[in-house]
Amino acid sequence: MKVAIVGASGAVGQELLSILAERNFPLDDLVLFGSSRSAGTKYNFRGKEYEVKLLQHNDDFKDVDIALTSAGGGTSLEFAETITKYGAVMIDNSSAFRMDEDVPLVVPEVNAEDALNRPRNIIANPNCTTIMMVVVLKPIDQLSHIRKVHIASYQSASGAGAAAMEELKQQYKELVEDGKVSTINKFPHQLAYNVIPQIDKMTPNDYTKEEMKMFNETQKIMHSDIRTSATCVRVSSLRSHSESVWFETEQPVSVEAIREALQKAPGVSVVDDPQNYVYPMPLESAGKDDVYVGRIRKDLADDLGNTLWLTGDQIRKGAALNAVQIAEYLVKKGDLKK
Ligand code: 11C
Repeated sequence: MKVAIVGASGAVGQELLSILAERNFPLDDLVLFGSSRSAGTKYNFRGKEYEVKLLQHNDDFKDVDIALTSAGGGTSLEFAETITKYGAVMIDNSSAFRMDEDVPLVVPEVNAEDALNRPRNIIANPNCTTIMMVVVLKPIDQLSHIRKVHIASYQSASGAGAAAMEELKQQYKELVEDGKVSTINKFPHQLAYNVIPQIDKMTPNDYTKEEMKMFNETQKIMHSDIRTSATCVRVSSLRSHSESVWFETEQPVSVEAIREALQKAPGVSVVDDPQNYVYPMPLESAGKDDVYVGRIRKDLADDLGNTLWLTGDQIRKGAALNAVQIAEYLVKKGDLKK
């Protein structure tokens, strides 16, 4: 089994390396790819050094079984054919192919079997905020169909990549040392001491692309007519996204039934004792695998509604871990190189 990581030096690429090692993924050989900026960089994996190769249009993917790609949508679009030409499965973290009809969009806890039907040998990894929400909504949808969801997200700097995390640290340093921020490159405004109610570009309906991803990707992953209306907000946490979620089911569902379903759900941990100040927070979910849920309660404005709060590590379950779980599912099913 030969695995390739494309975008090995990025935040997600680095997390992919850690997760493959931690989970003892059954690979015999590993090959790392990157841009001219990262080519030549060496990384250690299970005690062996691997040098990042320049991603090029050649036969480098001939022996590759699984390619985990996280180098941006432009690179994925440009290199998909080169990567899959000899039968490698491309598990792509970008948004380039997510809504293509012949590309499955997979969260293993929700729709793992979709990964087996991949006419182009590409499987898309969903948007991080969407992944964490559907892991939690799926067990509730099994109690009663969820018709609509309102969500406000609190997304950390990590969603904008490793350089953005460094920029947030730099902004706080500048505030302490100079009393003002002079480094603003990765965010449209100063993030330190601030929140920014825009993630990704605006679309013509005045929702952002991130918010429309939540609408469209949730329907595709859950095979549902569920409607998601989101306001996605960048906050100054460093790593791990949070979401306030209000959802309406077809039939009334009790808080107790929801709690029980979530306690049994794969990939979910319930942390819910607010009277004692116990609820999930991004500082605690950072670096962990599960999506953490708390503040489960009735929606005071909707008789068929309930509401909850969740946090999850955007680089892990929101990206790298989800991709590795898809790869593990393919290995389990023996459904790899075509
Ligand atoms: C963010 N959710 O927090 C974005 C990053 O669709 O893969 C991931 C964008 C995506 O900025």
